[in-house]
Amino acid sequence: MNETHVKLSNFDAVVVGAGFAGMYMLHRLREAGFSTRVFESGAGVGGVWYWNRYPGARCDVESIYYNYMFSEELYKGWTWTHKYPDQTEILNYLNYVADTLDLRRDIQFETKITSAHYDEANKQWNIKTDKGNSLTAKYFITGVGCISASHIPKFTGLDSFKGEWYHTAHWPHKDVNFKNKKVGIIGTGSSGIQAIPVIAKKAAHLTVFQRTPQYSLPARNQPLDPEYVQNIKERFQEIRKDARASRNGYSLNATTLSTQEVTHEEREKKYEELWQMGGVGVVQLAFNNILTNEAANETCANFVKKKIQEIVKDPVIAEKLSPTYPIAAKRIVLDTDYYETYNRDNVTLVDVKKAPIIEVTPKGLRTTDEEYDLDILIFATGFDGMTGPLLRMDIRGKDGVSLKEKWENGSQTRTYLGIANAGFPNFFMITGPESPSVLGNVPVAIEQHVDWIANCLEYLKANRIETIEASKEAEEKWSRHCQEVAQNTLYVKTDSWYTGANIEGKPKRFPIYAGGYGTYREICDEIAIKNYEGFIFVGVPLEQN
Ligand code: NA7
Repeated sequence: MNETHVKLSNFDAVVVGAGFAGMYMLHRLREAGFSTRVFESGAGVGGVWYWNRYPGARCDVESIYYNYMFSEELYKGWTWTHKYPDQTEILNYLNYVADTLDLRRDIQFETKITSAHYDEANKQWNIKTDKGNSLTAKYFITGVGCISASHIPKFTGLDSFKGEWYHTAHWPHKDVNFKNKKVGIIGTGSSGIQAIPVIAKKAAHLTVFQRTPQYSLPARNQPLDPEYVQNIKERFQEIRKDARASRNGYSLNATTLSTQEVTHEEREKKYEELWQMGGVGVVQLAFNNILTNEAANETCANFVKKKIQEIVKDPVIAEKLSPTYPIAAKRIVLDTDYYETYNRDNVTLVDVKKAPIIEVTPKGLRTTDEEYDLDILIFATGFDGMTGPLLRMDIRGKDGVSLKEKWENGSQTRTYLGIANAGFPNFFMITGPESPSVLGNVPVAIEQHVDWIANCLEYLKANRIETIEASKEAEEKWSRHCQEVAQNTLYVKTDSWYTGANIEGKPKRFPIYAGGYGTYREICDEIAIKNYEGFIFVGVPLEQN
């Protein structure tokens, strides 16, 4: 054993991450009487909302749904100010939760878990941190998020750059001064699209390096009317019930109408109404076959492309901004004045699919066409999604086999329900790969996972079961089912971080359950009712009984 690793203690559970997932997991475990320690790399709670402080950072789910819903009191004790909450407000909310539940005393901040190895002889996890802590736990639980492992493409020359550079997901905890600066931003996903309009208003010049255009819908964000908020609070029980049963974790009325059942004019009218309303309605509320039928999808995509052409004055730029893949096959983006920003004189759009970036230079960025002078370079280049945050830790199960080896570096990612792994006893993932997680309102998915895991641990305790592990058969069946469900969607036909296509060398696979939150919840509940069907138990030895 490394001499510098000081033995800290033994816990019933060690949890990684103090975002939405880790915080609620800690609360549930404490309530159930399990000794628990949470490790968090940030200096405060919040997870992705602690780190993603870039200008314009905002949630794409309405604030009234983007909450914990396990406690009516907690829900009613917080009042959101805007329809779509910004990063500061969400971080304040999570600090309110940490205060109310007195969570911080069991969280060790500024500490990363580096390894977790299962010790078969002692049926425990041996865990190490980057701060030299060495500890053991019966249960190892990850709440590391699905899009938390940030990604910077391997451009040569970054070290030589004389200006400032930042990744949106590791934004400094101070204001970055854009005044009189030439700014470049690489990436037009959600982070880029939110940051671009804000930075354009402050910088001398903004150059946007776009590889793939995104479909973005107007958020039409606005302050919330206090009377409306009061009414929502009074309807808490109903809102929670609907959110939990829904496909995406919001309490929205899903339509049963398909695009084929209406005329072209009726379709356009519906899209227009929802466009004016703002939010994800155009793709999620108009018709029920946008994500499963290519012709239906095209009607929606064409509507949005027409809007881009109407908003952006220069037709050449409008064309460059118009996507060619199915709409919503990548997570849809909500914006405030994104397309309008390209009408500004101080904004340039560079197509780096046509003229790829070759290198970062001391003065800026060079594409195959030209060199761009920059004072500040921003990477809005996204994340190694789903598997990335887990594979950055050295997690090893039985026989010393690592998660990386088991998943063959992503080509064979397979789990049972996105919660458990064959070969990894007493290891639980909150919203792991092959859970529905990112295909909706993530806090609702997190809460369901945490409740399921906590209930499972209570069951194990009550029944004197020492270890639980997914069976290989159950895992293979679930994984196959995930792939089958995904084949009926357009997600698998488009390159995105969902499929891992954004990471050089990462095998392409869609490791997400696309059957909807409500259906997934029913499946998980059914498995629990059947005494955790698909799991293998090892009981407490007789001599300890
Ligand atoms: P995304 O959505 O993965 O966007 C990353 C962007 O960076 C995207 O436009 C990429 O283009 C671009 N990118 C990545 N690598 C390169 C290289 N090498 N050259 C040029 N451009 C590149 O990440 P976000 O942070 O915006 O959003 C992630 C999620 O957070 C989002 O879905 C919401 O759920 C919240 P590409 O499309 O790969 O061609």
